[in-house]
Amino acid sequence: MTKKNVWIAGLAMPVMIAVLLLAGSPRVAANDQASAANAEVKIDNFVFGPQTLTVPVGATVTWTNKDDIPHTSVSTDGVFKSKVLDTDEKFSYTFTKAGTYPYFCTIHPKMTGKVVVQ
Ligand SMILES: [Cu+2]
Repeated sequence: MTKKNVWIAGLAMPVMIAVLLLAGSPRVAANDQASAANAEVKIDNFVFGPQTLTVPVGATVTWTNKDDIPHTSVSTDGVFKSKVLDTDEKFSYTFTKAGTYPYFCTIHPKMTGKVVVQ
């Protein structure tokens, strides 16, 4: 490591700690390890994983297509609708109301999942 890098690391550390403390405190206050403000669904091998995802109200869920085949994530009740996702493309939706949100892939309707917002 050069002297300059050491200096930058020394400066960055307190800043990072401060950022972590600021960002982390609301989640610690919520004290709910089962749910996070943001959650991910991976689409892999024609499966939404996890198939049932439970999140708190206000959470943003991001679907990522890990298949080399296009998929979609479309709410059965018309609440959200992704475009066709190619490999590694993402779709995000923020759930502002509690409820159960079933969804499926319009290209492969047997692919289903659901998001439970509570
Ligand atoms: Cu599909």
